[in-house]
Amino acid sequence: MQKKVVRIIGVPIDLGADRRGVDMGPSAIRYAGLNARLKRLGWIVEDYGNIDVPVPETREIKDKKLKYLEEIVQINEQLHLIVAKAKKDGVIPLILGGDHSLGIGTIAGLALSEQSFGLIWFDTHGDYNTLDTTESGNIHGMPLAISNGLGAPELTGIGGNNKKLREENTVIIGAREMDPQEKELLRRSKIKVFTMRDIDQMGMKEVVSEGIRIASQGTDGIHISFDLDVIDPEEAPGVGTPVPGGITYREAHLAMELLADSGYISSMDVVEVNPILDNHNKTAKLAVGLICSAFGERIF
Ligand code: EXY
Ligand code: MN
Ligand code: MN
Ligand code: MN
Repeated sequence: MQKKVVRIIGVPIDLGADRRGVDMGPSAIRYAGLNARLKRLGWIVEDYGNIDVPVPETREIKDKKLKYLEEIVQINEQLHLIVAKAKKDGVIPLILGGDHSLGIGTIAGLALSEQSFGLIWFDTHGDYNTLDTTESGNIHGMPLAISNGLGAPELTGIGGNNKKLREENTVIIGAREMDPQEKELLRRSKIKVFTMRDIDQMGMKEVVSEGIRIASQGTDGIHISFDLDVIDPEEAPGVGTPVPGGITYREAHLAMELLADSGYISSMDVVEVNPILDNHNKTAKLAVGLICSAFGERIF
């Protein structure tokens, strides 16, 4: 960790997930005590508050294939400038979602900074659909492809019309559900995918160590994009797209602790906490615990 200053940025968006209530994620995570716990770890906590998110008057989708495209472009345009400013100010941006379409703005903002970054994407899903391959039209299934310059120009053009990712430094961990065409696209890329089967066979320690090696090679730091649906829904029920057979509570903490030990974490997204699908804010509380493990909290 370069600096002991973390800037929390809330992005209450659920448009990428077709408005299923994940816009309340930032409040649920703050309500679970994030700021106080980070301060207790010795961090200087700057809370930016939440980005203004337009609420579309209707759900009806115009002829466009991608749902709420204009609103999501507008939100990620704002977010990328706020993230770029955080990097320029030399603080650690910690972005609270909100659905995973916010990953477009975060990565576009990181790409504006002169510091290079590797990426570890903890997720059930590949989030690698494009305008041509998406079956749902939900933009939270596309942020990794968009960040790699694939897809709707309105989205790939945020922060400049170029690829924002270094494929050879990009890793997905926890994949267990992908659409056929996004799987094909990912296979053709240099992005390293560790599926749940890889975790079963290799163990989380081995997978994360390999992920850190890949993401840190020739980069100035690692961006973690953590989608809470990567965790087994028994442990994290409050997510919009739950899939059985996820990583355990302890595997998730071990991953964050190993990343903290590496000293490479330079930014983090925590997304898809959906309090209306949760019970007693369990998923948000887990998110806070994982963030604290990533930010240096130690058991002993
Ligand atoms: N692949 C499916 C789609 O594109 O709609 C499901 C995507 C879920 C995406 C969530 C954020 O991880
Ligand atoms: Mn995701
Ligand atoms: Mn997911
Ligand atoms: Mn998700």
